[in-house]
Amino acid sequence: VEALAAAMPHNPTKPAEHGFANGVAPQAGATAEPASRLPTGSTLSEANSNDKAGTQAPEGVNATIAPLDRVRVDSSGQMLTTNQGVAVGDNQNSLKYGVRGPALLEDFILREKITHFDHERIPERIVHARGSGAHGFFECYDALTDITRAAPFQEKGKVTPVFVRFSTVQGERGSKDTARDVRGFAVKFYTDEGNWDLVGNNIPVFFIQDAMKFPDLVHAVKPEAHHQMPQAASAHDTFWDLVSLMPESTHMLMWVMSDRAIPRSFATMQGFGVHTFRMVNAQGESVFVKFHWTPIAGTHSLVWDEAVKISGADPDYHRRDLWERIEAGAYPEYELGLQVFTEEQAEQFSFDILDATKIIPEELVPLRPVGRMVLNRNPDNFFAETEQVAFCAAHVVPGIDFSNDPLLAGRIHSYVDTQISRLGGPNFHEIPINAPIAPVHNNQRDGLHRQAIHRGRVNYEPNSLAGGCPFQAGAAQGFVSVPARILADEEQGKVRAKPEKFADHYTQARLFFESQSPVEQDHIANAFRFELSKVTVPAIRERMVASLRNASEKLARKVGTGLGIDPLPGPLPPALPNPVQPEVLKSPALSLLARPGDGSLKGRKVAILVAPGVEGSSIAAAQGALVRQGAVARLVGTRIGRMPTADGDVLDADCSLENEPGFLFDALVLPDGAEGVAALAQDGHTLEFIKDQFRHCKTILTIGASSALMMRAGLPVSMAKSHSLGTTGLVFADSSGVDSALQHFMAAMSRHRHFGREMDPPLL
Ligand code: HDD
Repeated sequence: VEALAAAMPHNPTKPAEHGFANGVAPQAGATAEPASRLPTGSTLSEANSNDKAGTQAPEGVNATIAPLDRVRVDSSGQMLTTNQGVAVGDNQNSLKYGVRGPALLEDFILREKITHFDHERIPERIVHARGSGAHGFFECYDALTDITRAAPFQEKGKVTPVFVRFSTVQGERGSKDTARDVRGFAVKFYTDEGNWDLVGNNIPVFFIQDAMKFPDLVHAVKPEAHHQMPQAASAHDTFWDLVSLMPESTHMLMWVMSDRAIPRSFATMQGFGVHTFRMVNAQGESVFVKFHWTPIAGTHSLVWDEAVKISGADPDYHRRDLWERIEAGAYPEYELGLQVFTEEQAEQFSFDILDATKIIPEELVPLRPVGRMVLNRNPDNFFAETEQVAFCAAHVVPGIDFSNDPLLAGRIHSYVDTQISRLGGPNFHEIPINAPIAPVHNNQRDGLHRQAIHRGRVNYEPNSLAGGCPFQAGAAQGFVSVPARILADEEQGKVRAKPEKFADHYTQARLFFESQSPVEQDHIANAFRFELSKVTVPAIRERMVASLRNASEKLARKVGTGLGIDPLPGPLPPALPNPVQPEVLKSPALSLLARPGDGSLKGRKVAILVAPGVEGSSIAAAQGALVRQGAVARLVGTRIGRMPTADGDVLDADCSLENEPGFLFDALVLPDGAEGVAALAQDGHTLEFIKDQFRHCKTILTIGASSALMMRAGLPVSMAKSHSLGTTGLVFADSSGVDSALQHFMAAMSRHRHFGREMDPPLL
């Protein structure tokens, strides 16, 4: 490479021209590009073995770092310049004729600065505008060459860099994170055979079966057209009007009204590819697959009252959580599982695998774990990376292919198309975060914002003047579509219609509801009640309840009662009165409780309330024990700053009852020390703090004198004390027994919430 660099003319002051590390100019017509620009050693060595996969990427290391380094800018120690590199002498004053005179048109420095500023915003995404991203890697457990030739799955331990963006769907770019909504879960794999985008959600089904309906769905759920309300909410007339007229959405509505739609963290939600895809091996044989991401930390959600309050106190709740987990080294991690099945199996299923409103129960096709993804690096710049990243359902690599799902077909068009207006032209693939690690060579030229400088006069194929380059890769290396058999009756010709099984809108909605725990069922009913109570037109509410009767009488009755609809309206006539008997009537895997996770406290936030005069030693013990488990234990004071303890020490509260209210924490420690407790009792925030922790079923450790706070907050302390330690999530200790109480407290925390305490309506 050095010899080539010396021989070829290139600009030594621009050592990293687009696509060529080291700034080496390509030889005209040459094909000497390496097959992969992944840094050597991207398949990590067995030296770092772990019990799961045999290999592990070094912490904080990620193969996209080097390629992106060529565009990273660090201004430390640098002089301020214009965009033309001209040094700026004065960045405070515009150029004027005399100090009190008019500003001059010739002030190119002012004009450049203001002009750039005027254009600093791009259109937000039409859906999924609000999002947060992270870099990471995917590591393959074992070679999957039997079913796919896709690059990330070719070798045990192979590591592929990824960029992931999580998002809400309805709200605008600056809207709250904890809205009741679907979460986007989009993964860009920078494979050594091109970029593969798995653009999924945290829910495995969708509202509609055909892309034809997508604009209507989005128009209906977005803020209403006349007054642009409500923001980041589906609880309004137009959404429920549409979905109550469209029973195919019933299954999805069950998921969206469940706690899945208010996750605790991006690190505690599942991800799904939703559609049926294909995997294709080197022999051209294909199987169907569904993609599932399962969080190692378990699936955990918020409760609705908590989500509403968080949206006021910290609208960036999920963004902050993701950022802080990664900064703290508590990297979010997910296991990739595949449901693999054949066309022959698919033909026997009671549902159609091309229908995005249906799942394949795991009891029917079990999950095969194939790798893990770790998010270990925060972006350097939100706009350059998270905002400009362009995911496209059309981006697949050899070894991955589409099914005929009509929803997917529309997506294959929509994503590339939308980037052209969002990112300002057809060259968005050259924006660094979107640029593949695999080399790009073709005859697509020009267009707005073109970065690459193509050499030579040949921009067509076939050619002889450039030795036929770039040349077609052929079937062995290139992307080849699966020559799939069309399952439809060919004699039908062109139709605008659906297969019959698509018309079964209720069987799987029922399956989902029946598979939930009683608490989850209650939450679903309460969410329907809340959302429909915001609908102003009674006929829409009634139509929705009429539709729910086809999915679950129990649910419809509960929702109807909550809305004062009595008697219930007759069930909506179903499109398919006698659907095929389902294989599975209950699927425990559909409950959030089925995936409690590794029980780790990593990244969990614990508040330790403090005031001048609390007992310092038990607080120090609690903080130390929690931090050792990877939890974030924060001292929340009646004010911030230093304060003396009863035992002659000094504590430094880093947040206050006012700026970090109780619902922002996963658990609570109440201190001992009569004077400090009295000070806490004087502050109304303390009681709100405790009430919220109690109401949201979180784990509370009460040490010594703080029992008085529990009493004052109106909590049923005597009831809780009579239970064995920890079963209600309420743990009591006197100062001498803090160590053992802490063990109970942390064990109770790992169970996340204690729904036995939940009441509707809440007593407190
Ligand atoms: Fe979509 C964005 C996921 C159906 C059209 N979609 C978008 C994002 C995610 C999804 C995660 C955000 C990507 C990012 O972070 O930049 N969308 C889905 C899933 C669907 C789905 C899982 C159903 C299975 N989407 C869907 C349909 C269409 C679109 C049927 C159109 C026919 N989606 C878009 C879009 C967006 C988008 C308009 C907006 C911004 C963007 O693409 O880049 O093209």
